[in-house]
Amino acid sequence: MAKPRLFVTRLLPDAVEERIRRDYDAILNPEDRPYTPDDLVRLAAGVDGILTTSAEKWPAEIIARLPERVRIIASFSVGYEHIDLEACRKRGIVATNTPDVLTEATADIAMLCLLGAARRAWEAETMLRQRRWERWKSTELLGLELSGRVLGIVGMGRIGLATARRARGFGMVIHYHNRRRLPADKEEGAVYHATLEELLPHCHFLSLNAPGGAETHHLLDARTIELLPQGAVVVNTARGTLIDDEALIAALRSGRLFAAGLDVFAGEPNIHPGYYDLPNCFLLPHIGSATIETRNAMGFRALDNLDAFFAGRPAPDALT
Ligand code: 8YV
Repeated sequence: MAKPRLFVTRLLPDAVEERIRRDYDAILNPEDRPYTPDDLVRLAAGVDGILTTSAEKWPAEIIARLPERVRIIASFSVGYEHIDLEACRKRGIVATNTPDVLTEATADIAMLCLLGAARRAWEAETMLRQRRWERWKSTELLGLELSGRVLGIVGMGRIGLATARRARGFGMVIHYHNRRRLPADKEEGAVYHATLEELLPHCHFLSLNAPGGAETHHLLDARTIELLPQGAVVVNTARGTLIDDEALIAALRSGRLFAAGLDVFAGEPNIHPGYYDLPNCFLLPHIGSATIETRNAMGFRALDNLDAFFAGRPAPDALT
């Protein structure tokens, strides 16, 4: 039987590409060239499925332009706000994501952002590397303690829960807001707040773990930042669109917030330039899932979905 034809939008880890080459007649992207929307439509001609990442956008107008033959879009990501699911449904296209496999790696990065921001890691390392470390000083590079402080988590899904578990190990007290309250046995002692507005005044530290998309757009803006305690720390490992950059940058500049630890940004990789000059920002280039194990597992999970679909079985992570 002929192998299904697959368009793979980005370069993927070796072990993943090996499996793709074995099981699919694939159009790969060995140079890892970023594609324009027109490229995506052109390269999808004659394929049965697409393996994409969240770096490519699949709004309704692009889905409508895809050839009839395309029946599945498997994303190498847990987030799926870059795919218009309604447009997929209308066209009978199955969309899938890769949940679970990146939970632990991303929660690790949430803690790195939290610690990096609280303990001024960027300032400290930069001082050292620039050979400006003169001598030990009792008042230099003082940060914030985590122990005994409240970490507020917005979005208590898999990654939120994994972040809470890690933070508890640092002695933090967990509060959270989620669309729905978790069952008591899943809360693991975290204090629930029915609204974001109720949660924020409790948070010395705030971790954003909610999905992207219209519902969460700019949930942290000038108004909600004002509800945080003076000197709070904001961490974002979810999506940049959750934050109004202008408002966050103003609050970091004025000292209203102590620091921020950010792994995701609106408009990546062209982030708001205001961040580059802020010493109280610990910045990472969207590496939440970037471990060898996790990136392989994400690729295999996306392929498990494609394999199941092309074998006539339901895709395990079908979103549509
Ligand atoms: C990926 C992510 O690096 O899974 C997600 O939603 O944000 C990251 O793990 C990225 O989306 C690649 O597709």
